[in-house]
Amino acid sequence: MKAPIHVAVTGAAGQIGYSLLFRIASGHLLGPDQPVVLRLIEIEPGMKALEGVVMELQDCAFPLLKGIVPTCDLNEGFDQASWALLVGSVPRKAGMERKDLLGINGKIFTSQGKAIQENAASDIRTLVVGNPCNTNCLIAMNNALDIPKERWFAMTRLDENRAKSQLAIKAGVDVDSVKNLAIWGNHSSTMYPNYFDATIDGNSVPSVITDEAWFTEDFIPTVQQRGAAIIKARGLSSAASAANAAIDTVRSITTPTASDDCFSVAIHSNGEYGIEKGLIYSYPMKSDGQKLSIVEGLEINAFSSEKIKATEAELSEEKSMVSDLLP
Ligand code: NAX
Repeated sequence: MKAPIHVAVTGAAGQIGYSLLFRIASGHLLGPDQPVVLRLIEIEPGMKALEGVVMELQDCAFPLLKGIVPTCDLNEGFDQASWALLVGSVPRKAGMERKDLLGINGKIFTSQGKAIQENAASDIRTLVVGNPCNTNCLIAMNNALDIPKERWFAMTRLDENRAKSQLAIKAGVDVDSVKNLAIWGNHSSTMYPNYFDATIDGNSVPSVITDEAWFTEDFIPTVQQRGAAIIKARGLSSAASAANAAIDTVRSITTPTASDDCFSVAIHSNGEYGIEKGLIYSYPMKSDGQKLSIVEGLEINAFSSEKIKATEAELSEEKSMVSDLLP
């Protein structure tokens, strides 16, 4: 029997948490033979609901679940964690400016970054889901500079999964026929699903879907506005699909990527493809199971270049809005 891996999840009593925790405990995150301890972090008002979630986790009798630590203490929450999934954050309310939201959440991610650095296991890796996730990740990372920068991630996988499904539906193929679809940039309405490098059954997407107007008038806006469409239909933001994307992200980071594929996650940019160094920017990525690398040598056409720059500009602006939180 392997030693348990401690996984910390913030916002554990929230919507995404409710879909995510049960899949972690049943082995979907780290594998069917890997025991886990769940360290569930909430703020004080969420602790009562978290009690109920803990009861339900116990009632599943998951063989892999070796312990549950519900807490609102960050030091206890991140203690021994090898993975930190930062899901909790304050949602944008009516009348709130983006700058206000960045400031409120920024303070949360400052203290979480520090607590991760002080308490987590030496192999800690962190995935930020709570929005604005790229900039929240930037803040946490910069408040934990003893942890290597390549261990920080922000989630754009839900956007990738949405984009792949849209392409599969349009082409009338199974979704696993679609490969190499990467999201570039910010997890926001400026993110860019680069369909030029994607393939359907090994053929380039624009050679399979020849309706050019569909990409700009339908595909890109649908992917960019999908979150809003779900809120409109469901009255609540996407949760199960977001939890699924978090699982997919960790699996893709920790298992080798197929030679004909890549995946999307936002990472610390070292200036690749001319993007401002230091931003948390989503790129096409590959993993060898241990280390990640950005897919190199892609030809970026003028259309893609404009989109890639626009989402970079937004991230750069977000960074300047939180400069007081970056030591
Ligand atoms: P909920 O409001 O259902 O749950 C959030 C939970 O976080 C609450 O239980 C709250 O008490 C807790 N919380 C708030 N501040 C906290 C803190 N400082 N420490 C610990 N817990 C804290 O939101 P939910 O639907 O679960 O969404 C969570 C976050 O994911 C939101 O920021 C949301 O915008 C973001 N999303 C990100 C996505 C992505 O692709 N990156 C997609 C889905 C989702 O929109």
